[in-house]
Amino acid sequence: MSKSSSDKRHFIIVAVLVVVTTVVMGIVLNGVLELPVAASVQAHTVDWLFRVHMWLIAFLFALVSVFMVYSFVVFRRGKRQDEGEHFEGNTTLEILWTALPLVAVAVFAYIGVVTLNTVTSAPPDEMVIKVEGAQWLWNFTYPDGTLSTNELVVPVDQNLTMQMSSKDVIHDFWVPEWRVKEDVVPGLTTTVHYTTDKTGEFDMMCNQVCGLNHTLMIAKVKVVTQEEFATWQQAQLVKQDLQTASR
Ligand SMILES: [Cu+2]
Repeated sequence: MSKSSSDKRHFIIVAVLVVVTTVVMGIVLNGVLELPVAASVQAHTVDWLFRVHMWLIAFLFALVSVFMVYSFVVFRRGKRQDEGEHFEGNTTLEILWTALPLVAVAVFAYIGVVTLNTVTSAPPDEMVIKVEGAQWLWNFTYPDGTLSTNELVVPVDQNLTMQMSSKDVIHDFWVPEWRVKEDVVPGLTTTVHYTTDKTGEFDMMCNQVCGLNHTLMIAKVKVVTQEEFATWQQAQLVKQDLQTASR
């Protein structure tokens, strides 16, 4: 076999192995790294980007490991006494391995910025809920004055904006099923947006170590239907009125 045709054969085999290894690693990585249920529109966008990254990681792993292992096995010295061809520098290769990663990084930076912009931009007709973090509980105030402590009840298919402030130290608003999280900083008003798309009960936990009982700073999140939300809000308002009257 001529040298150039045997080189070509090696490259074809390596290319096929890279594709196969990428597919296997991609499936394994995406299967092993199971994410919590996605319960907001933003969560699906975040998960999509996460999966795309896993596939890129699988490809880079395959590219490096297949070339390395193939070279170890196929080009090992063994009984052969001949030495490999010696050459210095290869301008085409150098241009390629500089330009391709540069393009890949630029493309991923672009996708990252677009995704970040999508999940952090304010949705239209949102319900603005004021959130106050304090050592070690969460207070929620709804647009109509409904108050709630450690329980966030919201309707499904609703755009939400959390307007957050802190009474004392830095806390962090995090519902894993909604993915996006944001710090709650004393002296600042920070915001985070969600569009709920699944009913259910989730935990909202402080994600910034904020003192002795940080791990207990958990609020219940209930995503309910519009009707259930209206009923809850009514009951909550009646309870509030009774409390004010009894004072
Ligand atoms: Cu906290």
